[in-house]
Amino acid sequence: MNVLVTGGCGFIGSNLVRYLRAQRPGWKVVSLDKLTYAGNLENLGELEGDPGYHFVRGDIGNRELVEHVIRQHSIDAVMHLAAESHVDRSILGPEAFIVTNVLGTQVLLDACRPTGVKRFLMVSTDEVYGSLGPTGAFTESSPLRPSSPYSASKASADLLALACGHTFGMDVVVTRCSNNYGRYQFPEKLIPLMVVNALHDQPLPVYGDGGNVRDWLHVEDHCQALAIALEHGRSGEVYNIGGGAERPNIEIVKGILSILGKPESLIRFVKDRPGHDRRYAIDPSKIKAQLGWTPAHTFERGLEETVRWYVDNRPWWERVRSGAYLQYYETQYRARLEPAAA
Ligand code: NAD
Ligand code: TDX
Repeated sequence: MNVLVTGGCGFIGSNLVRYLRAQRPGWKVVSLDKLTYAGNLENLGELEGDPGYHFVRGDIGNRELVEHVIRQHSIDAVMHLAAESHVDRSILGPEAFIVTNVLGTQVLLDACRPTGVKRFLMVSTDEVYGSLGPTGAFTESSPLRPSSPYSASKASADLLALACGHTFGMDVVVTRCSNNYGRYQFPEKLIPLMVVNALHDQPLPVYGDGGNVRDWLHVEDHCQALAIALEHGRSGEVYNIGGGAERPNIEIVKGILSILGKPESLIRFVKDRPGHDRRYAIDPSKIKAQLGWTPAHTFERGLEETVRWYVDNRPWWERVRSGAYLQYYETQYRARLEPAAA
């Protein structure tokens, strides 16, 4: 099988490409990536020279290019991960999220039809469901109530993919996963940001009271679920993917400090993220029952391994934190680090 992975040089995409080459060695994998600030060729440096892996730099919104790549590599299936993925950035500037996540997804879907792509896997997110109260979990039939520009753009893309299934008979599968963690995550997201700040003895900015809950999924468990969903998922169906590891943010931040042997005095409670969803929790019983998927990683061990990876791979995050990212961090992000009580 020949698979096109969009966003293959980002966090989940690069872990997915590596996973597919190792676990599905008979598949040819092509990565289409624009290499925004979040995409990095280094993430897949170890695949250099691998005849089963090809990289194309380009935008999913470029219809001509996408059709060319699909035909050139006789693509059978698309795994669509390319996106603007950071909620905070979507609050500062939603436009890029609409261009890539909504329009880009539609262009990609349109390019799949005349080129004979057999299956389209849309990687969506649990954020499309909005926020939960203290109990319960999202099922695939929970209503979509996205609350940030990011999640609204992902909900649009998710629904556009499903609509292409209904209207044009495309073979579409949608997955909605919880928060991923693991190696190669860009250090603007909670876990790597906290690790990097702690290593610099800089304050760790915890939004609000730190009681917001996320349901953590090891990226390798996610990759396994995506491969299974592509192979065996039922056409037109949605699958929730979650690691069953609900944790309040403050617990994670304290856990990171403890692994690194750094003091809790580095924690700084700052002004809350506008519209901050309080709690996410995934009910993954459908993918477990229908497709036999089950996560292999436990959160505490996975977190410790991830933190150690960042400690051991300092040159990687020092490089990705330079340039455009640093500019964003210094101007937009730091400006919002006001105390929670302000
Ligand atoms: P990421 O930001 O690390 O990577 C995104 C990748 O997409 C980058 O390599 C970037 O260069 C590329 N890209 C961006 N715009 C593009 C465009 N117009 N054309 C081609 N490539 C483009 O994101 P991630 O965390 O790896 O997330 C991957 C996917 O998984 C996204 O669709 C995201 O919404 C979804 N998701 C992520 C999480 C998470 O916890 N990280 C959870 C749920 C869903
Ligand atoms: O500095 C911070 N301080 C803080 O308290 C940052 C960056 C985050 N947080 C909080 C906000 C969230 O409650 O930590 C939690 C996790 O935040 P992020 O890492 O920004 O992730 P989140 O907003 O939950 O979204 C992520 O999971 C769902 C991904 O970025 C999305 O792409 C995915 O769809």
